[in-house]
Amino acid sequence: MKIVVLTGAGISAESGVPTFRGAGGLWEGQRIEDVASPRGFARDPERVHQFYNGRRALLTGGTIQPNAAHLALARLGRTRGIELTLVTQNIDDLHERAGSDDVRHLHGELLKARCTACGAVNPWREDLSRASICPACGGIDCLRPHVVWFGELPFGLEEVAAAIGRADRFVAIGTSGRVYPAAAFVAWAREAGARTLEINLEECPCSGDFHESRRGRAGDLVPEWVEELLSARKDRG
Ligand code: BV8
Repeated sequence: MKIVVLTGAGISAESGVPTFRGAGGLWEGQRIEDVASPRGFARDPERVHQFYNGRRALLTGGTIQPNAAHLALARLGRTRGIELTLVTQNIDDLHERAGSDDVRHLHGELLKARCTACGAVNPWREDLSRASICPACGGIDCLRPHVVWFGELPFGLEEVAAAIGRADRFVAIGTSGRVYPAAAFVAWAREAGARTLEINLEECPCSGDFHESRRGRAGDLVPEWVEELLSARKDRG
């Protein structure tokens, strides 16, 4: 069985990583364009570095752990007969730390820095600033977070679109479905004939596009869904 799973900030919420929208969200008190766009970075790089330095410090500070939803998806990915393509909009490393491999980070990774001078992408767990030096070329004032900002092309889109085109199931977990092209994946999956499921705390603009919606916390519903799927396969022998 070929399954594509798309995760958003909601899967990491129970681990203590703030989501974007909703009370206390990352975008609260910030204008998206100011902190998550190339123009915002060009205008005030230190402000953008601060926005990501705070998130990176939280992620590496030792208090954030993968939750049951991340672990259930890692179990699904290890199951024989299941071809799982795990696509995340999240820039945290919780899927990897839960044991998933080949995680497709559509919007990049918080623990990597990219050099705008030589293009090198380096692991990066500390604060970034204009004084940071590129480990590859020695350049200064040329490092940026290795994330996809608004107006930039998401990473690995072609491979993800191909996987969706072959999928039997498409499951979106903890995403508000407000950012494209990820928000269009459910429509692509339906066109490809996949059965679609949404797992989210609340109704979202594209909830109606899914064959089925389950309302609740990812930490409860994702392990339940994985167990249900794998038991049904076992019963079928
Ligand atoms: C592109 C950066 C083209 C890293 C992010 C008009 C129409 C259509 C499209 C556009 C348009 N105008 C502009 C666009 C394009 C634009 C876009 O979509 N804008 C939106 C605002 C309309 N998109 C882009 O620019 C993309 N690029 O289109 O490129 C192109 C083509 C060719 C050449 C060049 C370019 C790039 C988009 C990527 C932007 N970067 N992040 C970072 O800082 O993290 S987006 C950011 O928001 C996140 O990365 C995430 O991906 C995204 C969505 O957030 P969610 O993950 O869904 O989180 P959110 O907080 O919104 O929702 C959480 C959900 O979880 C909620 O529903 C909640 O109920 C639920 N939840 C909470 N707790 C739980 C839970 N569920 C279950 N259990 C819980 N416990």
